[in-house]
Amino acid sequence: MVKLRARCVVVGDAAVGKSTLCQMFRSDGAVFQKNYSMNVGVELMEKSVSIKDTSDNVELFIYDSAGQEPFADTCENMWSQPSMVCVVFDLTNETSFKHCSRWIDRVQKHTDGRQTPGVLVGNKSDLTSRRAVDSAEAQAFAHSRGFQYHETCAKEFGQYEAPFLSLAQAFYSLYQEQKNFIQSLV
Ligand SMILES: Nc1nc2c(ncn2[C@@H]2O[C@H](COP(=O)(O)OP(=O)(O)OP(=O)(O)O)[C@@H](O)[C@H]2O)c(=O)[nH]1
Ligand SMILES: *[C@@H]1O[C@H](CO)[C@@H](O)[C@H](O)[C@H]1NC(C)=O
Ligand SMILES: [Mg+2]
Repeated sequence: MVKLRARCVVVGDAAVGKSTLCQMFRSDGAVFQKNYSMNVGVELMEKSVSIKDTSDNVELFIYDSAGQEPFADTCENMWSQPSMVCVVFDLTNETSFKHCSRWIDRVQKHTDGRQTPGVLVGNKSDLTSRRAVDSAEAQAFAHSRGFQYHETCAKEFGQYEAPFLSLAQAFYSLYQEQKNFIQSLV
């Protein structure tokens, strides 16, 4: 049994639902924050994910960051060597989608040019009538950056898990590749 530790930085514009998503995941759906409380710093949480068909685990250290300046700037100091990135935008707000590219670049500056697994998350998929960002467009952008794309509704049971599970899986796959590479040298 192997236990891996991964640092996952969660970024995106203010009020897109980052903290809601993180807290739903951490609490297994018990905590849906109805009122908006803005982050002014990083909130760190930890949760272990078991990898399907193995006895291995990935322990995710989730850095829920502030989207609002100047707090976002302060948060950046705590992203040393992130293993993964989760970028969140609001499906009802096109500006928040346009800014995702900048958020990804900002995180990538801290990874020494390593390719970092990531997910792009469009939240509030329950507000369909106000949707402003096309799924196909978001999907295409995600793939152009080598990211997986998820649409979630932090409100609905089950959906908030998918992005984190896919990050854990991606991290585990990287580990497997490295292990195989090292074994091929022996
Ligand atoms: N309808 C709906 N509302 C949501 C959903 N996810 C989050 N919200 C609401 O969006 C608001 C803002 O969510 P937060 O998670 O605090 O936003 P944040 O991205 O952490 O913002 P900062 O910390 O300032 O960067 C809250 O009022 C939530 O209740 C969702 O899936 N559907
Ligand atoms: C959309 O998001 C931007 C920043 O991401 C914000 O300034 C703007 O107020 C938002 N618009 C709406 C309608 O929520
Ligand atoms: Mg927050």
